[in-house]
Amino acid sequence: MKALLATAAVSVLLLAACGTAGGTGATTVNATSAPAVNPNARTVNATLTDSKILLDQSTVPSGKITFNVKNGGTMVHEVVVLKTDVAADKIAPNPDEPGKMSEDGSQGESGDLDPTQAKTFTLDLVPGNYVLICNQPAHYLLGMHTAFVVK
Ligand SMILES: [Cu+2]
Repeated sequence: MKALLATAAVSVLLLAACGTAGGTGATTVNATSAPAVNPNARTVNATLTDSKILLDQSTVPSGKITFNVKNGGTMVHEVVVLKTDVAADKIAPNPDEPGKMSEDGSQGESGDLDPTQAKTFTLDLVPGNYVLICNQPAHYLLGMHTAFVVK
C-alpha cells in the first residue's frame, strides 16, 4: 500500500513538471514572435523658446502619444495640439481674443508653464495633420507654431 502511494505521488510530480515545461516553452515562443516595438516612438520632446516650438520628432505613429514639454524661454508658454489640415502658419485668429488664435480641433494641451518648468501629458491621436501652437497672447504671431503629423 505504501509503495502504491509513493508511485502515484511520483506520477503526479512528473505530470506537473511536464505541464510547467510546456507552459514556459509556449510563452517563450510568443515573446519571440511579437513585433519589435520602439518604446520611444510615441514620446515627443518639445522645447519652448520665446519664439519657437522645437520638437525632437515631428512624425509619429498613431495611438497614445506622450509630450514632454519644457519651457526653455523667459515667459509663460504652453502647447496646444490642434488637429487641422491648415498650414502651421495659417491658423485663424480668435475674433474674441486679440492676439490669440482659434483652437478649433484642439485635442488637448499642456496648460501654462512657467520659465524652466516642464510638464508631461498624453493624448490618444488618430492619423492626420496637426499643428502645435502656443496660445499665450501674440506668441503664435511671434512664431510659436509647428506642424506635426500622426501616421
Ligand atoms: Cu508662448
